[in-house]
Amino acid sequence: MKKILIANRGEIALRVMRSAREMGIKTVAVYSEADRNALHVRYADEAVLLGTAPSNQSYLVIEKIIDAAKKTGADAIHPGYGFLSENPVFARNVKEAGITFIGPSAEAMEMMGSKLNAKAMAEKHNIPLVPGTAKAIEDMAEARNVADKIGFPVLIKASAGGGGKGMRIVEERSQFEEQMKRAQSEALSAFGDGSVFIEKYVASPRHIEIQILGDTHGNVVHLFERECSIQRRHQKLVEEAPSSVLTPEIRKEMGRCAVQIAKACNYTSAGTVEFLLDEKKNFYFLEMNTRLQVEHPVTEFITGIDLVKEQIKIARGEKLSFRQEDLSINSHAIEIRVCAEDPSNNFLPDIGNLATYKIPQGRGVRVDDGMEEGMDIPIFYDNMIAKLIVYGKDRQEAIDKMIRAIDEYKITGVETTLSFCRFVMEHEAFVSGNFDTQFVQHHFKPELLNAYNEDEALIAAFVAVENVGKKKTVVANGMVPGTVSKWKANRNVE
Ligand code: MV4
Repeated sequence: MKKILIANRGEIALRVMRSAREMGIKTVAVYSEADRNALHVRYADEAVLLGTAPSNQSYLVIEKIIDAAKKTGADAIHPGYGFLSENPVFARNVKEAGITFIGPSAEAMEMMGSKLNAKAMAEKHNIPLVPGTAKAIEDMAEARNVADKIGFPVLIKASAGGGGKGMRIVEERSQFEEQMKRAQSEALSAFGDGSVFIEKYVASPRHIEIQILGDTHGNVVHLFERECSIQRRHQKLVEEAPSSVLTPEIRKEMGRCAVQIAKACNYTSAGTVEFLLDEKKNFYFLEMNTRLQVEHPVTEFITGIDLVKEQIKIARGEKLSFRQEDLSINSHAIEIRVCAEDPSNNFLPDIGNLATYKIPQGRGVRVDDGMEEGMDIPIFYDNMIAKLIVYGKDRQEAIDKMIRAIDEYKITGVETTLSFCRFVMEHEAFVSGNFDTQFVQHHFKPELLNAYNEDEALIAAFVAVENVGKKKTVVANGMVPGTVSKWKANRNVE
């Protein structure tokens, strides 16, 4: 493997290129017209323009990307996350073009893309599942019987959904039939597959996932867990490893289950097995993500393993160079996502120019970003500006370091999630480890958000004065505060 094309943009494109460069492999960037001056384009050895800014004219066009690889002589493609990363048609076409796909097989993606297939497979291997159906619901009366048996509230999920897409809570029996019909027709129009299933609704679960790596020789290991409970609208904002609630026994058992699921679909490359953990610390398999995830750096910090390099070595056909017993957890890592949005206004996405952009530095601090001062945040894609990852010898040291790093981070021109993440780091529930996926609903109110740094507040006040009138234009363009903008719905969000 001499040259890798990265079919992505922003921080993840850069992150993949850095590992390739360390391995002496050349890199090819692809880009849209909106990204002409982007860092990933400048960092790569070569770059190919795909098309206009919208993803469906650029980063999502399979033929254009494969053509770019052929034109530049790239012998492999890394898809990053989002965009085409979990698209089995892309993986298959890349392979058929004689190019190595750095990721799992199209077959493994297809298997896990259907949540029902994934559940059925897990059931066969005696992996714990949330009580409910592991088959598509065809008969309403039968479905109602299952719902009665597991008890309300129940959750209806679309088989082709995932990541919180196509989920519906049914609070009481009287709403069941109507909600089922809605869920089925929504799933059909959103995914082209109307299959739905039901599960008992676990009210306040923790969201814990296990990182796995599989090679093409049948070896699979897990790299422990990531705790991803702090999220809003199914997008994670804070991730950490290890989780403060897992005992060594539960960790070992979840790891064993994750490895078994990966083996059952002949999984190769990096993947993530998602679980829910209830108050009694029972865990249940939810779904498997067949890509490198946004939050992979926390695992890199605690294990010392470069996950992208491992993906590349696996794609070259190499055997994993370590066994399960060679792996251990060292230190504690926390990641926050720095997104352009306003935590004091329902996390409404914000757009604008990065007027000030200064990143934190120092021991144990890593910033993965793809933007620089003065850049406009493109409205077409993900609103994540950067990931800030820190590690410390223990959880408290990591928290202290994160607060220090957040205070060093200087961003003006757009609202960001930094203030919210600082709030999390200081919150008693987070510090004590006693939190779940309802953290935002249970503990967060905009009034609790003080400007996290006096300098920052001063700069922000200045910018606000300078920008009087400019924000109005945004509103006139259709961004009604408190609603989700159309702009956001079109973006590439993991
Ligand atoms: C659930 C659940 C509770 N009960 N399933 C969300 C993402 C997707 N991977 C599955 N998810 C969930 N599935 C059952 N049976 C809770 C979640 C969930 C969640 C739900 C509402 C609000 C935030 C959430 C965050 C993480 C997981």
